[in-house]
Amino acid sequence: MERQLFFSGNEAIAHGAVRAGARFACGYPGTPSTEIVETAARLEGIHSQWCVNEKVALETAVGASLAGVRTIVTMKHVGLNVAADPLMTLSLTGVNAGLVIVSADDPGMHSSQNEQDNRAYAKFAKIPMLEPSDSQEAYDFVAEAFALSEEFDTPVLLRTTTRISHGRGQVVPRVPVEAPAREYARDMSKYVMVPQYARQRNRVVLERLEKLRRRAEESPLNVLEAGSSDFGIIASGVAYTYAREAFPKAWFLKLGMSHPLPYAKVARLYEHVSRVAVVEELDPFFEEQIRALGLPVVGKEAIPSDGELDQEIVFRALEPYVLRKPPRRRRPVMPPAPRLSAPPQPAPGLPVRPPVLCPGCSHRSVFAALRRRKLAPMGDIGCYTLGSLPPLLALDSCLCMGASVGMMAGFNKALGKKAAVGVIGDSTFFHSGITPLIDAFYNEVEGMLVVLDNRTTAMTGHQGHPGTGIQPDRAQGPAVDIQRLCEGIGVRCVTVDATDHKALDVAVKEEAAAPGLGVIVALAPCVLMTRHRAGEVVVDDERCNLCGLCVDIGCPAIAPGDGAVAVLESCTGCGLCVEVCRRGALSLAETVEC
Ligand SMILES: Cc1ncc(C[n+]2csc(CCOP(=O)(O)OP(=O)(O)O)c2C)c(N)n1
Repeated sequence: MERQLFFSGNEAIAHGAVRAGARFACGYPGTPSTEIVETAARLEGIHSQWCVNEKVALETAVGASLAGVRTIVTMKHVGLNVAADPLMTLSLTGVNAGLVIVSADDPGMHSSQNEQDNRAYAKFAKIPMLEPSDSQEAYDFVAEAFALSEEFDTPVLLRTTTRISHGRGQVVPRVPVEAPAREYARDMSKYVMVPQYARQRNRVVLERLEKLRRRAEESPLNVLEAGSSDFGIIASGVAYTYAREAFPKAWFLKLGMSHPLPYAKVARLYEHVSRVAVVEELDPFFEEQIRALGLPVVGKEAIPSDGELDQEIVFRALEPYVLRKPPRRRRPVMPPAPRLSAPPQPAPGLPVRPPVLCPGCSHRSVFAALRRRKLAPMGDIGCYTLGSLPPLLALDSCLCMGASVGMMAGFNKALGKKAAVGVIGDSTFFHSGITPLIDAFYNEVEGMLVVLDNRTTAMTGHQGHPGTGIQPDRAQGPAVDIQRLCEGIGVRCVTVDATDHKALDVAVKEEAAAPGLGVIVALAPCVLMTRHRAGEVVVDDERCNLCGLCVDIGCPAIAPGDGAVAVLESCTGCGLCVEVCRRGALSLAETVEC
């Protein structure tokens, strides 16, 4: 006899994840999602951890996925609001190993502050969504979600509701899926979402959505179930189960892969019946899309828009419509295939001027020090994101503010070693770098974080932040000391003068070799605030052989010239080019104020 188990939906998802080859599970607790991570923690072969919040959980999951292991991350519906910043850009970067995000919604607010319908997030982020309608599907759909994630290079939303998460049902276990770990390959145009790459990825996302729609048309998860009456129902999740019981003779379009909507399958239902209703809890998610096809449908005029449904509510709501005279128009007007804008072209005759770090920017010396270590630098958002562009190519990722820390943590946890380093600015550290640092400490991450402390929020125009205490009127307020803050958490921390390139190099080398978690604060005020010229770089034309080492640091104040490099007026004399020159062709002359 077939072995059968009796699982809640949450238990089924955890078992389904292990069966699907997931090796990493994380999340932040919240009813009705909590038991997924708790169950995974009791299972063999999967690492499970609580994260400090849902944003950090998602960023940690992204790090683990990049490191090459299938990863599941769980949260309740309101948690996805907290994780929305990484989610929206993760849609653009896509994944390495499969990444499944579970959103457990709570219609009726059994234990929540609102009952938002998170199906909207699948549409908002342009990612596929699966909705199981019982424990068996909760178990089975996880493997489908991982397969879709890897095939279409996208995170997949697995959306449940309280009744699916907490209801119990029989589950037939399936043969485990082989999911070998995937190699990590750095790919800035995919993982560093600066505008020039993000614009390209956006087009990939729009094309991916149409491919996913075609998949939804063919998917066995979207089933047209024949009935014996002239009445059809479109439903997903637990609403399908209620409607099935209420109207056993109706035709059904059961949507297991519920975003993007398979328009042609919807139209096919209309070929068999003359009246169609949508049964869905909360928002008119399918209904609005079906109405946009020009198809008549019974929806929220009958079915309540708030709270949970049940068989009784569905039956009473739809009974008057079952025998009602059918509306006339039944042919869909299919939306035209979406058009993409023409890829941006540089204006003819104008030189291409990619954005660069300023001459003398202290962030450059950090990148020079990091380049010498074989660590994948997980980046963040600020001026320093420019370090990802040629010639520095010094950052592997840029997802959203604060993501560097969680991604570094997930990457290193998944590989069990210090394989990645986090790189974050001071303003970004205060914005959303502290919570993932607390998380990394709590989860005993082997890792390093470098805080590029230029004493300002440079990228947006030199605003103050809690580390500087500077107020909008430039008045001095109280300031938080980053090193003391880190030490207060329990994390080892040193502050290094970022203009002292040797000291910085030594600090990075020592921290890379040290066990556990450490922070280096690379401190040097933004060069645009100080406008101080430390010295003058002099070129010895005889010694310079134009090897390009100094040009490779990406400083716009030094360029190949006629027979030797040329130093431009914008040079601040920071001396980094002098240090990288192996032939002694560059030297610093005495300090002058400018
Ligand atoms: C959620 C969010 N809020 C605001 C921004 C705009 N923004 C981009 S980077 C940044 C801060 C950069 O400051 P810092 O980390 O100190 O780096 P710096 O530019 O000084 O090198 C801000 C506010 C954003 N990208 N995302």
